[in-house]
Amino acid sequence: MTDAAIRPAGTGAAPVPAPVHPLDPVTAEEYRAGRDILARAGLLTGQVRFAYYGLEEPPKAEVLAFAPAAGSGSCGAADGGANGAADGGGVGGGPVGAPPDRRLRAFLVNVVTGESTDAILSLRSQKVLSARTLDPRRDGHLPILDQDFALCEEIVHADEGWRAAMARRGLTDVSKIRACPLTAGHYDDPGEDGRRMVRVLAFVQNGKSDLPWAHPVDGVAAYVDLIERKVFRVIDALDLAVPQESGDYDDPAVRGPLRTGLRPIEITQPDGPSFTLDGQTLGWQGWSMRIGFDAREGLSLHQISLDGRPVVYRASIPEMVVPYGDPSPTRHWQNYFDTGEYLVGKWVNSLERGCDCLGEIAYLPATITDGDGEPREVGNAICIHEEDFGMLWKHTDIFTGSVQARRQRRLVVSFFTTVGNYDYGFYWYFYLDGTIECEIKLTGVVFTSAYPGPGYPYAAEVAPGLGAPVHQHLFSARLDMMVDGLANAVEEVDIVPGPAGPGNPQGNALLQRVTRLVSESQAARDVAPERARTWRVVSTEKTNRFGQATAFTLWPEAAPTLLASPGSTLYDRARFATHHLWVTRYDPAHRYPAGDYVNQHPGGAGLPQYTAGDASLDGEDVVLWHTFGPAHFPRPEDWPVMPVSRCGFTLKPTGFFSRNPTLDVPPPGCH
Ligand SMILES: [Cu+2]
Repeated sequence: MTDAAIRPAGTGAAPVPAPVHPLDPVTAEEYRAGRDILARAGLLTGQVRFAYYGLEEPPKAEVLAFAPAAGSGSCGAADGGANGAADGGGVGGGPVGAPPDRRLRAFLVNVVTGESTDAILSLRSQKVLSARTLDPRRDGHLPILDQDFALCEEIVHADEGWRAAMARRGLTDVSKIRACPLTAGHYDDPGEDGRRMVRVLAFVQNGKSDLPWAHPVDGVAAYVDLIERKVFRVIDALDLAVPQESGDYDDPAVRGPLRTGLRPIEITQPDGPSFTLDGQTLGWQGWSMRIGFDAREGLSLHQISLDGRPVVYRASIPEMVVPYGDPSPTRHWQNYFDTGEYLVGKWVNSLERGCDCLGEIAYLPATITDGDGEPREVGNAICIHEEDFGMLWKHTDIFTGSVQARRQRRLVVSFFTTVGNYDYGFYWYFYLDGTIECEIKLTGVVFTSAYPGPGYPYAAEVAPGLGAPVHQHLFSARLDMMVDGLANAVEEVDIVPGPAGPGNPQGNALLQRVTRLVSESQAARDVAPERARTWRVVSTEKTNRFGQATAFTLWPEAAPTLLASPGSTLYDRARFATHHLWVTRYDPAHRYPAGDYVNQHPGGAGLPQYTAGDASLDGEDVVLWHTFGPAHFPRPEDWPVMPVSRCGFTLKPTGFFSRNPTLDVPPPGCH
């Protein structure tokens, strides 16, 4: 990314230069120009803060008209002969149409009046195109602001009722108490209607390096109005001792001496990596894609193609929710939508070579903005590298004596974010055999409580008197598919026993049962590991040499969907997580599975609304929404910092090629 000259804010009205590609990340100059446009429209008067600021991507048709999907085929071997689809031509080439308008979206919160506005502006026409004022009772609220963290601590520290609750526990030095602003959810409790609020739990920090999560002050919660800047309710329900054991994993007295015997592992690529990175365009072994980054979603991948053939138009993880399962009176409301309420991209880590990432690394920065809409570049935000991944294929033939083996590799595109106590790594892998994998790495510190005593079913004891409540992590992947073009359909594929009878006398018959999911209501589906259930996205236009539709198959993991009770407000707010699969017909407005405004939303937004029209899906431009992630009953080994736990899914070519596409991979040592 180049540093363009930045105009002083508030001057001039000439449009800033647009980036080369309509999906390129917003530049610092564009963010500032957009802020000027909002200011001129009177939307930044008074104490207005940006809760979100990012690119309003052009609709797919406009992007494809300007810059058709799929790569130029400049990287990797061209598809050859029997490997390829019989007629699976790509759509390549450079810009062909007029560039779409460059638009930005800003979520604005007036922190004095509480008024919340969703504004879209055009950098080309220098105008605000729309500015919608939210009705908090119907729409919920905009995400948590950066300033809310410090503000909440100030507010609770100054509140007499909260101080009294702390004093009853012998905690009179409030400077040692950390306040954690937790999103409130939506409950019909008196006094909460329409308020922009958070619920605050407290943790003791005995000195700068002391890990506060080790010392929860459980049994007390402060409900804070962020606009009135006051505590409006203190729940002081349970008398539970504050756990005392240190969780400071940096402290040698806690950690113990460092182990020895680990000799260096060096990753070397003497001729450099095999990928190419040109601006935001990444190419490797036939793969081509564009890299995007957004303060809300984090990493997004665009126009993913293989051997010049489109596969996925856009892939991202646009929501996740972490519902906690402890019904305690001061924590029953704990369920965080880390993406829609806190914005996972905003908390992106700056990665360190040799520490976070090994080998020949290419980094891309991410430009995000603060509460004033002022851009800030985070260096080393997106990590791109190549990894050896063990065996690709191998065979020793008993008849021919042929002994062959090939090494698998993958291209890795990733970022890490820290949202409160947890850290999440979002990894996308691209393999030599056409497989795409998404893996989330979950680490950091589990959320803690006071452990009430033996037999307590809703938490694990992870240190003396310290509990870690059971919870789920439910991610939603949005996979805007484009398998060999826009005309796609989705099929559910089960492996089932064949019917007993004359054709199956010994009962060994197995067969594939394929069900075309022809409408949105039919396509809300769940995993069935006992049937090896997968979902495949087929082209309704292209076929392989067997005359079968070219396809990519989604391989899910087996984990439960949302376990909260139907009828609960969480169930309504996280409806996307009640199924493993949803399929929608592409609509540029359908981007977030729990809706555009998640914070304190009453429920029913997102996928339930998107699918209410029950659009037909056969031969259409389809989007898969896949829910995945673990149910986590913490282990003692997860404390005080949790070894990485993984979850994810895989997309595999299925008849996309007409045979193993990696026969041309050279044997080891023969590159
Ligand atoms: Cu967890």
